[in-house]
Amino acid sequence: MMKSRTLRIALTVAAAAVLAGCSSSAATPQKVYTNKDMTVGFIQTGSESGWRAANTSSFKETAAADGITLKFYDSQNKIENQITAFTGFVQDPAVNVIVLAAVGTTGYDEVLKAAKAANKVVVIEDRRIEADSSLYYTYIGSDFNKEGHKSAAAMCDLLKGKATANIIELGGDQAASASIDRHKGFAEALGDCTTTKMTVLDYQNAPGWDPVQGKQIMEGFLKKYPGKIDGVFGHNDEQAIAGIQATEAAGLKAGTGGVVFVGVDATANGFKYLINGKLGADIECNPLLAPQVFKAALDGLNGVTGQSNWVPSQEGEFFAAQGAAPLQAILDTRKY
Ligand code: GYE
Repeated sequence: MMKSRTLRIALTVAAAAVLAGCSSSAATPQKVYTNKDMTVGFIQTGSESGWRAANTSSFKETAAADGITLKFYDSQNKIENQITAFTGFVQDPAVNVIVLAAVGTTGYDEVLKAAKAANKVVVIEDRRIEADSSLYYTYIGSDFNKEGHKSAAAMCDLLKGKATANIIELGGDQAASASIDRHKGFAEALGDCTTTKMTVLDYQNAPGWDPVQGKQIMEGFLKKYPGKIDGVFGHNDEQAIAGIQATEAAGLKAGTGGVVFVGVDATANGFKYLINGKLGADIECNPLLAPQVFKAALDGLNGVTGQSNWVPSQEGEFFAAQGAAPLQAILDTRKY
């Protein structure tokens, strides 16, 4: 695979050199970049969840394994920190690639334009942003809207047997495309459930995806809607688990025969709650994106064109109904 790709790039370069005119046979062949030529400025959102920790490890471990220089920046989930770091990487002559995991969806246009003017290859990873795709090389991340649809279908399945059901939605950070799109996808698919009329009773976002605030929000909903909550959709595992903990602390049952829960990410922590049956379904969101991102960045440095501006991740879903032992066997094979 590597050889044919390098060959193709070399052929492109050679053709360009030939076309560049036989005038000067001394034309310097265009550089073919390899991993060791890449210095990547990576702007991470923060460290808000198990998913995020796995995503960060994917970049640090893959860079170390592939001989890529990685300059890692933790934005503490603040957009202003991301803009400052982005500007720093644009001005850093050693950096030739910038990778952004965006806290928000807007406000990046100026730094993207500056990076383009400075010939930095920019790859957006994980979170979609609202910017013209000509301002970055490509985006690699999940279809969060589809995850919302999958969550509604899973909720419908867990609520089978109920004619009507009230649902609470525990959202992630309201600025994040992951939360915005999961919320939209869930709402779009609610009506697809033919066995239960599902209604979202209430919805609130936990700033910065903070599970402590998520638990407080759920405690508030349990007081506001006593005995009326049938299901909870958490925008990530931490929010779903916070909902489970608040529900049990209120003396209610979490899981089959009680309040049912759906989460997103399918991290090891999520699996733990699938295995104990308190989490009914967990929609996978793949954090191990570094190999794809670095490959795209290298293509960008080597002037490969025709790259699609979105490469959606491949993902599954898991259910408590699969049984503790089979789920444990799956968990034992997973990196996060
Ligand atoms: O679901 C959540 C993290 O952007 C897909 O961000 C990611 C989300 C993930 O905080 O756990």
